[in-house]
Amino acid sequence: MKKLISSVLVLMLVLGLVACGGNSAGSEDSEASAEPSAITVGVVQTNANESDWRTANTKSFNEAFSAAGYETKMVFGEGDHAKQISQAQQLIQEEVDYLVVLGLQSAGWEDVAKSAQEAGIPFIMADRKLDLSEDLYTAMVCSDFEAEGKKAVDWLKAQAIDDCKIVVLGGDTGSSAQLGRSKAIEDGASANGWDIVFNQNMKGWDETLAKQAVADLIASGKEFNVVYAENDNMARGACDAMDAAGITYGKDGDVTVIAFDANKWALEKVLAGEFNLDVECNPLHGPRIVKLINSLEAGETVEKNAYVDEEMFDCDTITQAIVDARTY
Ligand code: GYE
Repeated sequence: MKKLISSVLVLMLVLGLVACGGNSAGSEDSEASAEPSAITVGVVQTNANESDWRTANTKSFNEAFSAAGYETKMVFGEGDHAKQISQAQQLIQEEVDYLVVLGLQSAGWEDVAKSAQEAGIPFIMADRKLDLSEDLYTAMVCSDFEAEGKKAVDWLKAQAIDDCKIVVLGGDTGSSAQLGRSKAIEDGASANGWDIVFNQNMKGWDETLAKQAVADLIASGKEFNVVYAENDNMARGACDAMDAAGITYGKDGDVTVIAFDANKWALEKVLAGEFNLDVECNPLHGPRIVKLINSLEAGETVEKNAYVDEEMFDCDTITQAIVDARTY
């Protein structure tokens, strides 16, 4: 009898241990099955409706971050640099996991970068390089805007246009995109003896402001034979002004039109011979930033400065197939 009671006690003890072990396994399973908390990415974007490029860029972030399971906190500076700075500091206060900044201005980001560093939040530049020393940011995924401009200058030189009189329609003053593209044409003009007859930056890269500026220039009687527009929207605005004044442009026209961004609709204009050249500036940074964050999450070393590979499209060589294959 005693043996039976002791073996029952042993069996109960063993079952109890198994149950505990099972529970701990269960609790391990429950821990294992617990959804990891979503990564929160703060994005300091320039303006919501700045350009077709910006629209594609914002869409790229939202789609890629959603697919990656990130929580996105996107804010828009709407042309106000000081607002972007305070928005960035607010996102740091909210302890986002990553801070992605697309600066309206290149300068003035040191304090934000230091705050992010003190908070242990990786600071990532996207689109536009900011004036920060390498110790103040984690990584950069940007375009080389001066290189884009140099591509256009080399192309223009090869056209061998007599007596180049250039209208420069710049983007937002102080953005790295405007600074780089403007530097390239200004250096190119002085190196090649070209005459820049108009050189103004349009607030917000605005198409309507560009159209009005060219219309006023035409009305003033100023002659020009090249339009160097720092994005597609401003190039379209310039063409609208030339249409209204009966000035021909493009492949068979009196004025050569150079644009930047290479939106699909703009490449249709290159194909139609309305734009002579369009230099690509690829806005699809979403997947690039996800790849970067995933590498950082995995503890991998990432490239500090990644420039996006970009091409350019000439009205003499572009094809419908090239246009059809474009994704933005
Ligand atoms: O060229 C313009 C956009 O930062 C490269 O900003 C970007 C520029 C782009 O509004 O269309």
